[in-house]
Amino acid sequence: MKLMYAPQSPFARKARAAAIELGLEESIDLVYVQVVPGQPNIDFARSHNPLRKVPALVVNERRTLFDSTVICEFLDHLAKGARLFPRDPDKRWEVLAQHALAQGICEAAISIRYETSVRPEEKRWQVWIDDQWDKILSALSWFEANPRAFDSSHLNIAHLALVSGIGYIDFRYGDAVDWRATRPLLSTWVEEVSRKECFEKTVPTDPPS
Ligand SMILES: N[C@@H](CCC(=O)N[C@@H](CS)C(=O)NCC(=O)O)C(=O)O
Repeated sequence: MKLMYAPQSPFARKARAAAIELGLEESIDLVYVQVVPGQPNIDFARSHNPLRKVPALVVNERRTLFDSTVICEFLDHLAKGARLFPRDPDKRWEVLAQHALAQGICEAAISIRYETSVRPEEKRWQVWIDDQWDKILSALSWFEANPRAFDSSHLNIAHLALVSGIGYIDFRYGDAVDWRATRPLLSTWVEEVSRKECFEKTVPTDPPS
């Protein structure tokens, strides 16, 4: 299989971390794809994902899967464990809702990045950027207030998205946003869990220039 990815993408990181956590890393080759809004990568759109977004997983000549959540569920299925996506209905809905929250953090962080680095400066909308930050901080506060969401001994899909989203914020914005000071439980958990192989091997980096 081939994973079309970009090294800075939190969504691609989620899929890569899932592959490592599930013991499938060796079956997947990583292929870098440049994806920038406003600069359509037509080859990638034609052959892999019409939306021109990474990650996309080429399973075989007939099947390419996207987006990150679908890829993770597919990998979970291949690993035959229901490890990332719990089977028990109660637990499943809980984890899926937590995942939606963490995925929203990734989406808002990427939106801010596009607004501040891709959109022409004179067209930037600060109120909208502030609103995205507010959503991110509000979602992080939810996790801080609900530590049960991350006290589990094994990783689920919500954890992968949460660490990927926070890792992206640290990578792009570093100390500019001090969310940790008022969220000690989440902060400690992220620090500890980031030492796991699946996260250490997928720390975001700049794409090749
Ligand atoms: N919902 C998608 C989001 C994927 C996504 O937005 N990826 C970004 C990179 S971080 C991308 O490919 N952006 C290119 C574009 O929007 O044109 C997923 O979970 O895979």
